[in-house]
Amino acid sequence: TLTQAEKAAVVTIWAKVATQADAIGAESLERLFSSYPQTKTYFPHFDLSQGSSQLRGHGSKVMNAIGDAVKHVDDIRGALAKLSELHAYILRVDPVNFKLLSHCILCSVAARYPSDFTPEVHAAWDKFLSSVSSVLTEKYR
Ligand code: ZNH
Repeated sequence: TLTQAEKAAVVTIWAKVATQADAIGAESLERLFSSYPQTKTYFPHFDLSQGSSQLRGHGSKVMNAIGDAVKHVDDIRGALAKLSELHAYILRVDPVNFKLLSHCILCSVAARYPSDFTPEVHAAWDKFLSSVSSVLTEKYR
């Protein structure tokens, strides 16, 4: 669980990220697919070329879910319950991929807001994304 200071840091950086959430979501997916091409196998039905409308649409959905988690930082499990079932029972995304996507989201945020991305914000944002990933992978069996 995040400390009060970490929650405050997450809320602060999110206030910036939220203004460009769609672009950051799309960039995170572009980074994911180019650095870790094996992740593309989950999206055989998508046009994954840079800037495609499916990529942008999906990036937007992912960032919206992260925004929900920020708003319900004390109940991430409740906020993402439906999504957790979707990933575990229907999509069956290998949990290792959540670390890869989290890393790409972290890089996209850092690249866009370098001066806000202090070591404290980095650590808090990383821990927050880990919590989101844990929730989304906890129903696997
Ligand atoms: Zn996921 C889907 C979120 C991770 C894969 N996703 C999805 C959605 C969302 C999300 C919101 C939509 C849903 C509906 O529509 O209802 N994810 C998310 C998040 C995360 C994730 C937040 C983290 C952080 N995923 C992930 C990964 C992967 C994935 C890692 C792999 C690689 N997803 C996916 C898929 C899908 C999804 C495949 C489906 C798509 C379509 O549309 O088809």
